[in-house]
Amino acid sequence: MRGAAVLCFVTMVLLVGCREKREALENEPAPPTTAPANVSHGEAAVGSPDQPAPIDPVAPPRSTSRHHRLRIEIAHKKLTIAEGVTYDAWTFDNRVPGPVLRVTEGDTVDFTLVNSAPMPHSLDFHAAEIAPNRAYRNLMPHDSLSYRFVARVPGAFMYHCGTAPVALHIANGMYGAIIVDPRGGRPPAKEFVFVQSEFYTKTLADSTRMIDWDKLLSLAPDYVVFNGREAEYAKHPIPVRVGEKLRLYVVNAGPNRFSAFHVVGAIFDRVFMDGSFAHPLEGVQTVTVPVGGGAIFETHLVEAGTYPFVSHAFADATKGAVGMFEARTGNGPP
Ligand SMILES: [Cu+2]
Repeated sequence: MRGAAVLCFVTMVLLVGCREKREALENEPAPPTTAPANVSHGEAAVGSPDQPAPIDPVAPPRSTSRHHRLRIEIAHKKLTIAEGVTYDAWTFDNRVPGPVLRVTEGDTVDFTLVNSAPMPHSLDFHAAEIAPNRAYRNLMPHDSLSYRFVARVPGAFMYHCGTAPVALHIANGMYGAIIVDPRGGRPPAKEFVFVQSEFYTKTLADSTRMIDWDKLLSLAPDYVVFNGREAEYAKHPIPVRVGEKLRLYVVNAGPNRFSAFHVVGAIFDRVFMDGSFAHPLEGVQTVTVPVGGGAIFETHLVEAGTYPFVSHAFADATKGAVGMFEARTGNGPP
């Protein structure tokens, strides 16, 4: 009789355990079984190339000036990072990424940083050679700082806030790209700038999002994006011409995820790591852009069609690191 009671108890415990396990499994998110778009690598819904993206990916033109007076203002601002998702961002010039800056090898840059935010920030130019304790020091609210540097080395460089913890300031949006052209220029091409980065979010009472520090330290972003918005250039494919030379300045702001940059349906004719002319890669498919680094990619698209560009670390593409080129034939504007 006692044996039967024990057996009954053990069976009940097992049944309850199984039910709890099944309920836990049912609550886990399942992988999606339908694709957001019916195109190759359709990681996000694809819009019309005739509707320009809110964040223009076209590189600014080269400047002929040898002397640049650049000014950036720091401010905190709520920005859209995905459809219907507003993020409490820390910004350079009220945007994420900050403005694309462009100078030429050997140019003098007189730079002024203004802090209009309610807390200390700073700015570190990877294109400059300068003492960080002088130029990249923390700037108190309502203070400003000016310094001069010579852009000695050509390339695609990152700039970012260097105030600790740096991961927090970068994850909140404080980064951008500065292009330093070689003195003789590069061959003519259609040029674009893509800054890859991540957002780690939690939802506030007013349904805006702010940083989730645990997710950041766990390297588990909600969004991985080009130019500050999830799948921006899938929703707004970038029109180009079949056969024209494309030059892509890719900077990876992170703060954590390496980029495995790849254009589906194309091979890179040449890749300049950070923009360096030493040992360019030729005929390569996917190139790592490290966090805090950049690369200049040259390629061309051989026939009309939709060509995705992604971080080939595909969890990141699913989280928004995907865009599309729409290649068209003909002589008019693409
Ligand atoms: Cu900062």
